[in-house]
Amino acid sequence: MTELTQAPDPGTPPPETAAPRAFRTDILTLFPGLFAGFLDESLIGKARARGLLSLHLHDWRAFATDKHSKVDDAPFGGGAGMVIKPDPVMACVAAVRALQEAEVGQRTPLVLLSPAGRPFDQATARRWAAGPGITLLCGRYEGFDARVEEAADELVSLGDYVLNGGEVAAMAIVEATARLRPGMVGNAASLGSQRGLSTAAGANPDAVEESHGAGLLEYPHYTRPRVWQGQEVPAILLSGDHAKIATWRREQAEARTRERRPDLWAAYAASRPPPPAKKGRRRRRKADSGDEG
Ligand code: 6GU
Repeated sequence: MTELTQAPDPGTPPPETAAPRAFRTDILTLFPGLFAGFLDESLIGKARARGLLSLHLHDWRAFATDKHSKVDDAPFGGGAGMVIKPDPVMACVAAVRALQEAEVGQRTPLVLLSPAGRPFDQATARRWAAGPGITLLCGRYEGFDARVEEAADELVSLGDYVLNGGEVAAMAIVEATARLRPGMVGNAASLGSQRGLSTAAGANPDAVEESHGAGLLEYPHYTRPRVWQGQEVPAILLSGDHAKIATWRREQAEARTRERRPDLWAAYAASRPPPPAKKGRRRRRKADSGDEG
């Protein structure tokens, strides 16, 4: 097991080689209460308790200056719905940046959550996990005044559907990103090929390079009982032949990807080296001279 450290003493930045510093996450929201269970339970709760994740909620309604704490207003040019005013939210952003400068000595990327953003993906999670943290700005109503969008470093969406606000997206992003941080996953091998997408190793140095190339869906998993309601576990998984099992899993991953995600399959196929010379990529670890026919 990896030895974990305490959160660093504020004011004494740890040397670059020190054990993992906390990943700084600031969430700006009008509904901080939505995060309660999410932040306290499971992996995220443990990561916070262990000082691997430092998470801060900011309710930017507190930065509204008028007596009704108004954070939205009617759109110029007319139309339905309300638009989030720039001043309270940007005052909150300024306050959060000041806190970050004071507490970790640098800003983290300002990410605005919007269905009009670029789709969030594993590569984005890896990029953010490699940095000091993230600042997530959760919208509500029709959207932010465009000048808030201008101030953001990135606009990110979870996918092509509309949520009532960015809070659920923020939770997804915190989870996808935080789990790639050093020290977050007990089982080192599990990171490379967890349920869903196979991915290359992330920012987590404990993560081993998984046995599949990046960009395939995961192969199917089975556990006991061997026969459940008449459905049997594929015999090959009980064979003890690890090479055959690896080949079968790879074929399953490819077949699933081809069927379910033609977009991923096309990207995967395009990124593979051209077929000629060899028949398929060598995956077996052979301590030979590397000169294979
Ligand atoms: Cl980030 N926000 C909202 N409001 N809806 C979404 C989304 C984000 N991503 C997908 N739908």
